[in-house]
Amino acid sequence: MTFQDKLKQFLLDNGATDVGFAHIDEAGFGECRYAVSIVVKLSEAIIDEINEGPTHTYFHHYRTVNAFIDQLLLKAGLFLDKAGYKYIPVAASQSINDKGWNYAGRYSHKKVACFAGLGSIGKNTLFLHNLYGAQVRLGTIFTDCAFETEVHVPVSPCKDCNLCVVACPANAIIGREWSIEQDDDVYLLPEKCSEYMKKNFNKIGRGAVCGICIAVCPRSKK
Ligand code: B12
Ligand code: SF4
Ligand code: SF4
Repeated sequence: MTFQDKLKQFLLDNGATDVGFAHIDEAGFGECRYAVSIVVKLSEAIIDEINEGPTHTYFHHYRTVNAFIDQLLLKAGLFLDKAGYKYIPVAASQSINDKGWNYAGRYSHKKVACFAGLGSIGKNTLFLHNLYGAQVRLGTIFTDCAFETEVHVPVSPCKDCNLCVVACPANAIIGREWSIEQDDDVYLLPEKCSEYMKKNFNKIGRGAVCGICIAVCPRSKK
């Protein structure tokens, strides 16, 4: 068993649903040019309860899964450290407002998960896992450990489906099919999404959750 296989098995044994590897130059993590993508599946029953908006249970699940992903990333980091490698985890859910724009994290988990071949992006701009659709949360850890990686070219599966576009109460989803050739901001209006959540769901999820575009996606159903 290679070190890479051992790390993957370690993460699966510790509760990750899926694990993938990518080689990403220019990510801004110094010598740490390799990334591990970690997928954790959400509870189908909890997502099924999301109808007109988030539930208290979904908000609790969101926070518990974020904390779990952060712990898994730390465990992966310590595993790498023990073997003599460096590591930098990307927080499960942390917005960094260093350019006066509060709608980005340190690095996109979705991008890493796509590069690792674990799925693609939908019109809702969410990562659609190969098996569980949008019903997953993600984590990423960068390292200088040189993994074996392959080049993956994600293709959006949406075609004529428009369910998330119609269901979004904030009209934040533009409705264009995601394509790797058009990697910019033409898919989602993040301010609309965020402002709607803050205004309408502040009492349930402190304005941080909604999840309708996860719940309606047929890719998230068995
Ligand atoms: C800031 C943030 C928000 C902001 C802004 C979102 C935005 N700009 O997209 C707000 C508050 C609006 C928000 C809302 C939500 N969020 Co949010 N959010 C984040 C956070 C912390 C950073 C995202 C970011 O950097 N955005 C900046 C843009 C430019 O990057 P991006 O959206 O990731 O990807 C774009 C490009 O990078 C590119 N791209 C993406 N993948 C790939 C792949 C390849 C190969 C290429 C070339 C390009 C490419 O295309 C995308 C569209 O332009 C991430 C955690 C993280 N670090 O990734 C979670 C995250 C994206 N959020 C998540 C979720 C679930 C939500 C909500 C459903 C809220 C909820 N939990 O109930 C909504 C969904 C809104 C929607 N339809 O996208 C999950 C998504 C899981 C999934 N299955 O995709 C994440 C990954 C958190 C996690 N740990 O799982 N979020
Ligand atoms: S989380 Fe809610 S408001 Fe934001 S894009 Fe999805 S459906 Fe629209
Ligand atoms: S609901 Fe339909 S259009 Fe939206 S992401 Fe899912 S498959 Fe794509």
